Amino acid sequence: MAGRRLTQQQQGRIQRLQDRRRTRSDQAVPGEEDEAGLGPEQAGLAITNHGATVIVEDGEGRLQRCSVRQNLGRLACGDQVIWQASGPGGGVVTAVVERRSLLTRPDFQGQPRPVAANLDAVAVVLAPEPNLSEDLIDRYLVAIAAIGVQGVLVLNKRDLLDEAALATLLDRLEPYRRMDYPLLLVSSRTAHGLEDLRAWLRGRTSLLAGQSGVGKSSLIKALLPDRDIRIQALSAATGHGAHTTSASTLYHLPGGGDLIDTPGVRSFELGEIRLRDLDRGFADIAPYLGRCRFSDCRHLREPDCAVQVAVKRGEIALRRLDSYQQLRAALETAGKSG
Ligand SMILES: Nc1nc2c(ncn2[C@@H]2O[C@H](COP(=O)(O)OP(=O)(O)OP(=O)(O)O)[C@@H](O)[C@H]2O)c(=O)[nH]1
Ligand SMILES: [Mg+2]
Ligand SMILES: [Zn+2]
Repeated sequence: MAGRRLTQQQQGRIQRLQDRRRTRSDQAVPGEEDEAGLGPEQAGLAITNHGATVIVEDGEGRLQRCSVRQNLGRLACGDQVIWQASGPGGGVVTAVVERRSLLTRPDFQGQPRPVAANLDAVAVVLAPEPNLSEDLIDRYLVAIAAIGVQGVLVLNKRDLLDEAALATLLDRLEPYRRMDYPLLLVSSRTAHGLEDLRAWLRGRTSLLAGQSGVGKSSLIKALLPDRDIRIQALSAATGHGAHTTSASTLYHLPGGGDLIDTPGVRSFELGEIRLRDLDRGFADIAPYLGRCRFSDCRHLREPDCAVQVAVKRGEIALRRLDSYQQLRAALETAGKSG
């Protein structure tokens, strides 16, 4: 890919995949006759997914409009794929390389739908407007811990905050800073803090998550002054509006690394998250669990509750414990206590 080399590991995975497919076609699998007329297998990167059509970046950095073999299910932005040309500027995705991480979001039926694959990090973008929601941050951090990637908090629209308002917000974010999540103060409007953000994003594949209107797309524009207009043109051709982001899209950062823009969410459903993920997302509470007098302690009003003691000592923020209790109750109700 342009400005982007497949790692040896990725090349190995693609090679194994191609070998496997070749063995299969040697055995003349029925129903694969329709592959006649397709070009040779090539590696590509899924840039964005508009339902039936996936935009794949080929080895030369060109964008190819591809359909997807039905047995592959839905692709995610950031998927490494094998595709075969079927005509100029387009083709068919015939295989997906094993994902090293996958973020999902429930669809309208509550089924997990892939959003982004092969992430190293998720940046939770916050802003004074729309006002930040700690509940939402907590849910994001659980989802981030569940897929095993790094998390960073990015407070955008710094230009809207005077010193007093900033101090209030920093106070609210203190529990996360104590859990060692980096916090970057930025403004896509004034470019404040963008160098630090660039440095943090360099060399990884990161996804920008956060409520609608916090400025995710604005940050991407600020980080990529020469934002790929081909992608805009392709998105426009699919009939989606330009302002609110409607499909996750991957951009290459000039300094190396990739950045995925996602549509904002109002309420972030828990999707595939289970009870064991909860403790990982609550690194401030987890060390105290299992230290209570009763092994089935609910950490409410039980005597000798290590969690409540930690709250009294100021080691756990009460709001975080409330949030933990709420999420746990929600997961138990949904029967996800696995
Ligand atoms: N004052 C100020 N406004 C900003 C800043 N960044 C973005 N905005 C404004 O915030 C609004 C929303 O910005 P977007 O970038 O579209 O937000 P988004 O997070 O991509 O929203 P969705 O795509 O709906 O999820 C726009 O009106 C931007 O001009 C900033 O740093 N300062
Ligand atoms: Mg957007
Ligand atoms: Zn307890």
